[in-house]
Amino acid sequence: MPIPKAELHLHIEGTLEPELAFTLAHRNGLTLPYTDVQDLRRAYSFTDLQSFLDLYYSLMDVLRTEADFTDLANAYLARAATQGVRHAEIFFDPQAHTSRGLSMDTVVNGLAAALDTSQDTHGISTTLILCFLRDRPAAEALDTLHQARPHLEHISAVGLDSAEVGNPPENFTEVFTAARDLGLHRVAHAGEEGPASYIWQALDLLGAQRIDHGIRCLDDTDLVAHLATTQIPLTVCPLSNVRLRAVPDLAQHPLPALMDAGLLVTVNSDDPSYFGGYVHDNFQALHTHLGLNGDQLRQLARNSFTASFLPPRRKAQLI
Ligand code: ES4
Ligand code: ZN
Repeated sequence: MPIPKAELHLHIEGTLEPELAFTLAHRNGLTLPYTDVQDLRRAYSFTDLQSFLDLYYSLMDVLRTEADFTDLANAYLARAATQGVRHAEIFFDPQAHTSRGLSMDTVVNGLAAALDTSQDTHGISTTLILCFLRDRPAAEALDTLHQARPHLEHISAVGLDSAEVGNPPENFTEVFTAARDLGLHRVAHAGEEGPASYIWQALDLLGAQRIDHGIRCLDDTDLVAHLATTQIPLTVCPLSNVRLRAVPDLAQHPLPALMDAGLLVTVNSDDPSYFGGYVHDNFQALHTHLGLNGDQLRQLARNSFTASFLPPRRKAQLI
């Protein structure tokens, strides 16, 4: 049985498996530009973050109804249970749906219907993290936060994702301040493809309490020292980094260097349908390709609960 763990970096839209994409396309009367599941899987070959995002945003057009979002989340949670996941803080990208005419209510009500039964059905506690798309205007992010206000019971944090380079965190200072004023936690993708300076901006300007990816912190020794002192967690996604060519191969992944530097490192799956594995598959890959031993893998699993937004008493039960 896989070791118990929390998943802290998981885009629900990135769990859309090809089989479900075809099912939803059929149900919604849509025709995908792929002949079958195998043909679609052949398109899962990426050269960088943008080449992945192009497919990710186009395939999610099959998500149209509340039931579609419920089915997507239920499929993920069933899969996560087999991977040892006990708690999941799940990213969603509302602007990727509202920009195609869906309402915030359709998206959140659909996801929440699955999340609300997850503890009883799968033994997984859940919460949502609303991500702003950094390649769209900051004013749209503010409007998105406003639309989410009736749903804050299901949302514990805001995040920042999509195309990183050229879209620095500083552009989103106002909306992150507004989110903080609403009592929301803050995280941000930074230092995946972008420079270490974007990690500093996420910390200093957005008040980020975790950094998603963050692997490029190793380019800046002062930043590594700061992350070690503050124990601001990194949500690292090894299989993602290899598939998007942020790292040449698993054997050269910087995760051991990050651990050796004393950082609070966690292991996560990012977009598991697209990147070749769910969260425990990432743990196994670290064992197979980087030689991490049982103690190290258990430390990473403990870190995932420590780095979560769970209340201290619940963390203590899970660690
Ligand atoms: C993402 Cl891997 C990654 N990076 C940035 N934004 C994203 N959205 C979905 N997956
Ligand atoms: Zn991500």
